Amino acid sequence: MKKVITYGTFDLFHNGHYNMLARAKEYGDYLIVGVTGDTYDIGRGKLSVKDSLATRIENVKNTGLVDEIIVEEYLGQKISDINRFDVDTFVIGDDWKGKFDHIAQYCELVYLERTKGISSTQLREENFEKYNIGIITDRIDDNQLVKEAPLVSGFQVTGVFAEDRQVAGEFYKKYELENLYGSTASMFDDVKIVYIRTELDKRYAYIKQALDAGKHVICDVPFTLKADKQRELTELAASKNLILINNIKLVYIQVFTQLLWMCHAGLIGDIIRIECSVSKQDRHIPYLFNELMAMSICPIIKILGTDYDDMKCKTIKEGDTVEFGSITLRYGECDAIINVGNTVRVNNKIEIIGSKGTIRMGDNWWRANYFELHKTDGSQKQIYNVNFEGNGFKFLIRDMLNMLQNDRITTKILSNNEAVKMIEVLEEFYNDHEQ
Ligand code: C2G
Repeated sequence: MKKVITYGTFDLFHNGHYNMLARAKEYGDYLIVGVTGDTYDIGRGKLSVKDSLATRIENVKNTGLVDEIIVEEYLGQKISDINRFDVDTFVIGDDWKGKFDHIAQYCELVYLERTKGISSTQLREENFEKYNIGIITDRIDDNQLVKEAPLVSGFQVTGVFAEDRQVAGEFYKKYELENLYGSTASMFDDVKIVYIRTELDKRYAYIKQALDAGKHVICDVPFTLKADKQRELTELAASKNLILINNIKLVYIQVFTQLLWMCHAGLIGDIIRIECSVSKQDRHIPYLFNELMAMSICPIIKILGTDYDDMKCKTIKEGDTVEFGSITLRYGECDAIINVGNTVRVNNKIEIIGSKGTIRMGDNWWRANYFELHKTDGSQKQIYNVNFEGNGFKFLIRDMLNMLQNDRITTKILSNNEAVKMIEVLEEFYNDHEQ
């Protein structure tokens, strides 16, 4: 019996897919199809997949051409599959020509011509709503969103507004956007979503303006240093049935979800202490300190909850500037410490010490693709990782897409209550050190 194998995502199953399977089958008697798993697709940058794995498998099965279906879960799996199933021929579309030549060492390799004029990308573009995003900014040094939005199909950044016309002009040119808006009103006419990336003082007013105009909003964090204002904005968004998202990428990243699970399911025992530290890297942006503070409070709230018993703060100041800030939140027997260095250097890390193990995330933990688990039983350290390119903005956008499609305005990833609590902590920190 001659065995053939082929692979694919098979999203929005179409004729091109069918032809590929039909022709693959002609190369042998038994056809095995590897359908890509979601984690594998995310790792290779395919975030736009619409159909669930179950649907994609079902569609492949319904062709009646396939003898066995497997799930492709990791890079390099193809070789072990070829070995495991004793495959004679590997077939794939010629869009991959040259990329799989090394497979010829293991079995016969065939590239087949793709069916012209049809693709999943094209179907996604034709059949799903488009969401235009406008950016309100005051600096040009950021293209996170411009770069990552199109990775989630349906999203695109269409234009920019900045109070400083020169900044707007440079941003528009640099990122080759369609529109350079002369006012927020003209932007609001055009877009469904507004991303606010201005200095802190301006965020509150812009969020209000955008919500009043009926726009969904993503805004850098903190929105404000006053918890009652945060609450007010949240309520305004809810009353208008609009989404208001805190731009904290960490909570949308898969390894952070794994880490949370590990903490909450008791896999590292009782949590005794958490330390979350970060140093400011770019000295030229004064308001970055607040952002780092908010960003570091967030994982503590996610891990230990919003009900801490008390809070202590420490600061080192030079004139009016905070050079170093530290907050200790006590939750029963557990201390959670947040350290943020402005000019003072601290090592970037999250360390969670539990009675049965310690979790560590190192440099750049806010866009982490791995963490380490050291168990107290002396077993080998374990690394949990999920690779991805970029800084995780695409995962936030994907969650937003999910909300839009399901007519939801809140996310379970970071609740309004958690976001308000973050600002309460921050507000108390400032009250404390201003006295
Ligand atoms: N295909 C085709 N004609 C089209 C579209 C797709 O022949 N018009 C083929 C592709 O070349 C591929 C298969 O159908 O062989 C599945 O396509 P995709 O779902 O786009 O899968 P892809 O992302 O190319 O994944 O490990 C995964 C594989 O490497 C292929």
